[in-house]
Amino acid sequence: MEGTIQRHWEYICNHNKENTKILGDENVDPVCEDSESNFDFSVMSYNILSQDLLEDNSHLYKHCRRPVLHWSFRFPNILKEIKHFDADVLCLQEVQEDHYGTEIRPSLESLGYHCEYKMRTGRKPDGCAICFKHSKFSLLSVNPVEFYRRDVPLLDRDNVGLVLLLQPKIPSAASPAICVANTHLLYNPRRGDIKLTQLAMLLAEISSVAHQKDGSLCPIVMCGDFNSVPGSPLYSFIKEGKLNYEGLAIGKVSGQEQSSRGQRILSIPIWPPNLGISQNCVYEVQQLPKVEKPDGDLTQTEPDKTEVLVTAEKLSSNLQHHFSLSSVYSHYLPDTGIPEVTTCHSRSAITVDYIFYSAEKEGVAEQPGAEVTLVGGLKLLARLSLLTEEDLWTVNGLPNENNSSDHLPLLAKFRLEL
Ligand code: KL2
Repeated sequence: MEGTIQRHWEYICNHNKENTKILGDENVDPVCEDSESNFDFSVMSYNILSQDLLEDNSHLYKHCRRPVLHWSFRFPNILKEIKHFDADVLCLQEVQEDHYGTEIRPSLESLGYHCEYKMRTGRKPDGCAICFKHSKFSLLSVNPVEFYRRDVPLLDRDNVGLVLLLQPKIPSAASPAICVANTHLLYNPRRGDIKLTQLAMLLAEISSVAHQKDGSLCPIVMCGDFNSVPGSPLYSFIKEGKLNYEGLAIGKVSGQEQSSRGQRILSIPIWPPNLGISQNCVYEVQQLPKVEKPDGDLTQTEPDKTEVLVTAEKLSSNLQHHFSLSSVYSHYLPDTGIPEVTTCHSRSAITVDYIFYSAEKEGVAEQPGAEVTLVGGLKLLARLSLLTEEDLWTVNGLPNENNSSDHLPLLAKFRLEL
């Protein structure tokens, strides 16, 4: 029998953004007390390890006792975990389609979740799901994203994303919608060119879904398995909102592997113009939203054919996006600097899973003339602590008796201040 390993809630006090303080277990920040003018919700991101992928890559699980690898053993554990944490939103990856239809969806529905699913393209057995509590949200829109494009030779991989627009259910108050995105980017450590393009496609979809009538963006939560490590160029691009990729080897983008000998460097631009996505990660031809005419008709305005991008920027090696995204986790233990990991098997123990969110900005003065998109903010209240590789090997790595995927679930509690 393998022992269990404890994870605890870290309550975060962020009045002072520069100095995020972690209050220990069970210490609730006094200003974080629940109040009627707030909408609090929790989000889980979890790669649940598709059974077919487990069996196709069985060399990664040689350290495991055979019985813990059976789906009939794993699924009840995963469900127990989901039920225990009781998150309001679940972003699941590696959700195998047959299991989704027969077991996963029915079980989650009986726990009060509404489930949306996007299967990978091609002959891939799995996909991404976003499930949310009926009691907390109503569904405004479902936006699947396929990263495979027949007309773009670069995009020959079957990964997908899913973007939902959710309306918080609050009695007697108006609230903005919340945009929740989930993805599982390409694994191949050598193909950073494809990973970055997949990310740009997801960001473009989020941008179009999160756009509100007044031109600002609603709050955003972007979860998933990005198959990229903290500090890598792909990760930095998400957090910084910009990346100069000039001279960068395609195998260095995700930071999963060290060697980049004999590798191509990223071409400029990375993706061809016919993808229809600018270097700012927005769709180049955006339909204007429907406007309500004085007589009450909903009429489509003329499609806006103006390119969002300035021509001069076209051939530079700079990528940008206009969200300001923070990571729920900080990826290293505060005292020792030892890395946290989100996945662990016999070949690697690294962080590749994330919950990113548009953070509430405090006291940021708008610069006159600066081109800023207002993005609705969330406050991070708490996160479930992660573990180190060493912690995980004390319970025989992943999956084990109690943790039934080769990834750990990530969990965050957010507040939308109304
Ligand atoms: O890294 V993962 O596991 O997010 O946990 O994403 C991919 C890998 C997943 C979907 O493609 O399958 C795993 N070596 C190791 N793992 C692999 C490989 C491989 N060659 N191919 C797929 N996966």
